[in-house]
Formats: sequence, structure tokens, C-alpha cells
Amino acid sequence: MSTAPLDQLPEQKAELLQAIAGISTLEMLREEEPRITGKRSILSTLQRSLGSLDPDARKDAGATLQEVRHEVEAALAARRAELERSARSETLEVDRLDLGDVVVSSLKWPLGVGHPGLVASTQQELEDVFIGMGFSVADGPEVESDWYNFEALNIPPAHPARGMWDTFYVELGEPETVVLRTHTSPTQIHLMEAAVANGTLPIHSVMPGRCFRRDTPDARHLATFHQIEGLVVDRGISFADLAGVIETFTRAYFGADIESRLRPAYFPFTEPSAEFEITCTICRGEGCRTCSRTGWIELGGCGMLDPAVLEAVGIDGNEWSGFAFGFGIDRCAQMRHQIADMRALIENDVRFLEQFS
Ligand code: FA5
Repeated sequence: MSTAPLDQLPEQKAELLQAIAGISTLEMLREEEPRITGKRSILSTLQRSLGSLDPDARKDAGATLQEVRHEVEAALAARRAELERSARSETLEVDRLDLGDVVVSSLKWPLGVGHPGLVASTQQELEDVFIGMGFSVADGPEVESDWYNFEALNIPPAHPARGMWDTFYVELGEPETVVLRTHTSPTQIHLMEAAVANGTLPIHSVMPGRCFRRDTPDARHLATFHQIEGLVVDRGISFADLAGVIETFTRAYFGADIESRLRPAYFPFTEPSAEFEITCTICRGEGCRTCSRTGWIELGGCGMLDPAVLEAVGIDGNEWSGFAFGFGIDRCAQMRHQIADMRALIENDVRFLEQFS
């Protein structure tokens, strides 16, 4: 038998090509690849053995070996592409959502009509509850200056509380920092400023709207979500009024069998502050993935207006006092309809949406 390193190259190449043809999954390909073209493969071993040849023979053998390597690598790449293609079509087949039925049935006479989404209808219902309690409904901008979103709410630059509302900044080329609002609380400031300017105090308003945060979506969070803010500024308002409004709201919206509680919390613009929670409706308080096994779901924050906020908008804190609250609308919808994962609200799966028509 010859001792020349490449004597058996044709057979070795045939074996490699046969091995490649026998690879049936991407996982198998990942496992086999080092053996076929890696450092310990026969091709690399042969490459190293060429060092023993004289320079002319080494050059010829090197070229031959390189040619074979290219051929083997091309066969491997072609097999990979083939396997990826079939894995993709398998995934597509498994994930296929047949909308044919839905489309056809909605084309039957009478033609199907759309309906408000769950978040929109929840907002409407929440507004109705508060209108029934004597509140008016106001609107505010979704893009805010730093002043309205933070500073007027007693959150100066570099205040650690800003971390609670990490947000998206908008580049408008203006010297002032502009953000997609992180909560509906800045609308409180607009309302109080307008009431001071127009001499229309007291205020009893709710302000629903869209908010944005750099939150990673999970069972209870979205990056774009909705809140409904409440603001009361009047004479002689106390924490008991706030607690009464929240209790009345809970009973009206969730029914009498849902328990709620206020827990001491911190917000820079209210003092004292509280978090408002209800029994998790998914597990009825037993503890589940949605409520992180606590049995409770936080719906919002609330508290008595901080004197610094009244001062920022020019309201005399000796004459007026008040409270504010901010509830998550998506969270309310989630708890009312026992939706285990809030992300269902934005997935646009008609099978989900139609349950709320
Ligand atoms: C606030 O946003 C305060 N502005 C609330 C407030 C208003 C306190 C007035 C005092 C006075 P917080 O970050 O906790 O607080 O959010 C309030 C509620 O919004 C949460 O309880 C939750 O229901 C909802 N929420 C907050 N972040 C998200 C999110 N990423 N996805 C869905 N809902 C959210």
C-alpha cells in the first residue's frame, strides 16, 4: 500500500459525500459538521500531513486537497439549505392559522361588522363608571415635555424615581427633552393649569389614554398600554374620599365579590401614596403565573396631591386639596375577563377577539 498521504482521497471524499447525503436533520448536521470539515476531520488531518512532502509535491497535493474540500463544503452547504427549507415549511404548516372559515363566515349575509376592541370597550366602561360618580372625562397629549411628564410631578432631573418610568425619548431637535408619556399623570398638570388660568376650580375628572414604557412585555406588562387617571381638586378633600371613590369603582366595575386593598407606596407626586390591588381573578387569590404567585394584582397607584405639585401649577394648598389615581386599563380588562396573559390583547388573533364582540 502506498504511503503518499492522498492515496485514498477519492474513497475518503466519497465517504464524506455519502455521510453528508445521510444527514437528515439540522441537529444532526450540527453534530456531524466538525467531523466532516472541522479541525479533527480527515481533510484537516490530510492537510497537516502534507508537511512531510517535498515543496513541489506539497503544492500539487495541496491544490488537490483544496479542491476536494471545496466540493465537500459545497455539498454540506447545499444539504444545510435543503434541511432549513424543509424545517421552515414544517414550521409554517404547524403554525398555520386557517382564517378561511372566519373570512368566509364574515362574508355571509348579513355582512359581519367589526366591533370595538377589548381595551377600547373597557375604557368606555370605565369612563361610564366614573361619569356615574360625577367625574368628567378629559384628554391629554401622548407626547410630552420633560416638564409635564416628570418635573411638574415633583420628579426633577436625575431623581431616582425616573427609573420607575424608563421611557422612549423623542428627538425633535428642540432644546427641551420630549418623551412618549410614561403615564397619564401629566394630564393632571394640564388640567390644573387650565383650571387656574380659567378660574374653573374645583376639578373632578378622569383622563384615559395611551402610555409608553421600555417595559419588556410579559403576562402583566406591555410596552404600549393604557391608563385612566383620576384627579379631584376641591376644598376639604381627605384620604377617606379617595378610598371611598376606589371602593365604589371596584364594586361597580368588578362586582361585590372581588376584594380590593390599598397598600402604602411611594409616588413623588402624591403624599401619602398607595397601591391599589384586587384579588387575582385568574386564580381567585390562590397564586398563579399571572400574579407571580401573590394572589393579588396591582391595578394602579393613588394618593393625596403633594403640596409641591399644587405649588408647581399655582394652586393654593391652604385653600385646595385633592387626590389622584392612575389605573391600568389593560390590567382592568385582563382581570375582568380573566385573561392569563396580557399579550393576548395585542396579538390580533380573531379567535380571541371574537370572544368580546
Ligand atoms: C403610575 O403610572 C402613576 N402615574 C399612578 C398614579 C397616578 C399614582 C396618580 C398616584 C397618583 P404605576 O407605574 O404603578 O404608577 O402604573 C400604574 C398602573 O398602570 C399599574 O398598576 C398597571 O395597572 C398599569 N401599568 C403600568 N405599567 C404597565 C405596563 N407596562 N403594561 C400594562 N400596564 C401597566
